[in-house]
Amino acid sequence: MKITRVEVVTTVIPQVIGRYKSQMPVVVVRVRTDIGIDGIGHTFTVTTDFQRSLTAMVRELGEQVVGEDPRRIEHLFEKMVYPANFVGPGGLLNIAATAIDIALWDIVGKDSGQPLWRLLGGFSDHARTYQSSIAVGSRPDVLQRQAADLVAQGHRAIKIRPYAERDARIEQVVARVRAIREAIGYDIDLMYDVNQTWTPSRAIRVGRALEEFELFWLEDPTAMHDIEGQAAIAQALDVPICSGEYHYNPVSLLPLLKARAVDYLMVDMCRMGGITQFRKAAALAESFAVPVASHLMPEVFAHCIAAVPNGLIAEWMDWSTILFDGLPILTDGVLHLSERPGHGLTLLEDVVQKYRVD
Ligand code: SMN
Ligand code: MG
Repeated sequence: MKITRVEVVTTVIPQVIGRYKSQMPVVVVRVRTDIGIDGIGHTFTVTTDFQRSLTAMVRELGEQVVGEDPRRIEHLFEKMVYPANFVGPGGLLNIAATAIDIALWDIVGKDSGQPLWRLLGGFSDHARTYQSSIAVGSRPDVLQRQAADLVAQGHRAIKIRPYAERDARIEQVVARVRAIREAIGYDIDLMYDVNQTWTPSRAIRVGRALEEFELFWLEDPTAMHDIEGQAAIAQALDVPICSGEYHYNPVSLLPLLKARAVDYLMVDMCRMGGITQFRKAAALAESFAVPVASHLMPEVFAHCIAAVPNGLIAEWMDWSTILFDGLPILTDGVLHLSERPGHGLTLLEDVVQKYRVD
């Protein structure tokens, strides 16, 4: 089998997260082969800055794989990223490679007649999920309503992101979490994402104040490179620490794991370079008995979490889901994956055309 063409389309999808409105570029690829199997993949960034650079990078990486056997994914991953090593590694390069990597895995799935969750290990055909579209900063009553709505939609775990709370008084942080717990009770899991904005000492103080609310995890409490600081937080608090989304290479997760700075490892598969690199990150975490959680793009990455023995939970973020038919089915906080080969997604061409920008 040979790759004959890589077609690239850029869409920009409007998003509303709490009070924030944004335009999210999602770059979609269709990798065509000489036996008539097409693989679909996609990747994204969170603002339109550098959207044209991302598209260009995906196109140029696509040129590297034309004429090749799509089943030799490790070979093609190296072929894509090695020539760009000087402008990488990591960054836009990995984010662009992700779209093609996903499409290649989709081809291998379709060629073998297997859904990705089984092809990648088959530990399970479903994955727990959590919804993470609540942006804290809103009033407690607004948060309560948003959280209750998510539960009514079938979610059993929710993550809040307190963008505006870097310097908020501890009582204010506690009041918001208390309000959410009052709305959803303790049967719904609650995660709290700090996005690296606290010092270790603040993380310990606030984390202690939040202990009574039984957070499922506290995420990225401090600067990503301060591994010692994060290990100190993990030692001091009973709440599990989740971290890892800012890393671009499986090997760079090793210091976090070795220092016991994470209880749960979050893998941003777009930053890692896709499914190929996720598998290595997950295996590394497994060797430390650390469960893995996925970051964003649940329509593909739920397969990865389901497939591995240490798959904990997939983040449900419906930023790119609008483009696809065949999404995993959510019931009672669990994403159920189908028997359709590959990732099982098909593009909704009319939606793609509606948001297409190139
Ligand atoms: C996050 C980071 C980047 C884009 C969207 C969301 C956040 C998360 O850290 O974990 O959801
Ligand atoms: Mg996060």
